[in-house]
Amino acid sequence: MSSKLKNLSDYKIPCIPDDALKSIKIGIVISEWNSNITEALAKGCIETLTKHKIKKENIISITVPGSFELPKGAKYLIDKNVIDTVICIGCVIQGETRHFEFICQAVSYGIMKLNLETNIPVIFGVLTTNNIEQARERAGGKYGNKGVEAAITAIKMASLKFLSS
Ligand code: DLZ
Repeated sequence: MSSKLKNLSDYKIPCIPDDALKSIKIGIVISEWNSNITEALAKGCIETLTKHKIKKENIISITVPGSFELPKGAKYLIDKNVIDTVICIGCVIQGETRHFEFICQAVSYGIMKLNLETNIPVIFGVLTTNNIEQARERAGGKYGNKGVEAAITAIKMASLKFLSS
């Protein structure tokens, strides 16, 4: 996660052959809620994937209404049996009611459950912020772009199968 202590530009890509990188298929599930933020995250994510040799035609994007629906969207892509990793992109912002805690808990639990119960890594690219300003700062603002970090995490997880033990 981006923060004052860790800059998103600090990352290393695993050393795997170009052919392997070019064969990786990545699904992206994007929440429509707070779409100005999630679109910026998705843009950073896709740009980072292609910058690191993931082919455009190997990236499948779908949208879901809100972050609560991200695990279901991820499962839908997993069940197609054509992708190596799924990235979930969302933005949950604290409001006056308790929706924030229920949605955050449901989406993080749902994503972890998919990670443990399927063979496909599912990446948590969800901002959970106190306000819109904190979200902007992490969607291409002063703390970088969480979508970039999600893309790098996806490449690392998808690359595991190519690394020799
Ligand atoms: C309902 C709701 C609210 C209040 N806030 C957010 C939010 O900040 N971020 C987000 O991604 N989704 C929000 N939602 C929508 C829920 O995720 C979900 O789509 C609806 O409850 C329908 O299941």
